[in-house]
Amino acid sequence: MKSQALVGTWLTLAFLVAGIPAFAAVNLVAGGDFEAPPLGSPGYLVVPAGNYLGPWYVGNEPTAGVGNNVTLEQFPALPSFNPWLTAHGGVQYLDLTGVANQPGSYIEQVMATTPGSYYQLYYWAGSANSPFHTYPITITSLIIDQNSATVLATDNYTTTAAPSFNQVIWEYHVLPAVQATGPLTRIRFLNSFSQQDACLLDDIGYEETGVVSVEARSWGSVKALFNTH
Ligand SMILES: [Ca+2]
Repeated sequence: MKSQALVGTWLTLAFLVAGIPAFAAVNLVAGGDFEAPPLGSPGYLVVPAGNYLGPWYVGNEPTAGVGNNVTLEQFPALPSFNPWLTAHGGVQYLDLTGVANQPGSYIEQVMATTPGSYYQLYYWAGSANSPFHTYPITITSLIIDQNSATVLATDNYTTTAAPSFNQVIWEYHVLPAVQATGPLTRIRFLNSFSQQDACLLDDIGYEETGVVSVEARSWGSVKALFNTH
């Protein structure tokens, strides 16, 4: 049994040294695929600020005008309007500018995190080209300690794709790892830019990562693992 334990130890160390997480990453974001509620026809749902879209709270920054909103969309279900506009995953996505097209609209949710552990936020951003969509788009994302309200990270991502007329191109973006400082962490996606007619989001994730925490671990902790076997 001891030899099996040693093998297990070496495997663990191999994972640690290689920087590969020795655990399966779990996406902490609920409803990041925007497939609920299923829309079908008519293909879009306007959610005014001050309401919830499933686990997401829809907000409006004070500097923005009243009446802001976001829209859940499935335009292929509405063939008379943008049938080419497909989601990155599944059939639905979120337009952060809604139908108000004013800066200040946002979505956010709070997740349980382990203080000291590292996490990475990632998502897909869709830029489209049509009379109703301008590109590139810029998405502001924030990672916030829920209890202290400390902003742990602010990221502005601008898409680089050049979609043809009546085309959408989805691009992947991942933020640098952020160390959780409390048991609850809030993520927010904000439309900061007044010139945007659309700001499309899909497949959002927030996952603990072992890669950075390996670098943060002291060599002493690795030697201590050796010395116990
Ligand atoms: Ca989706």
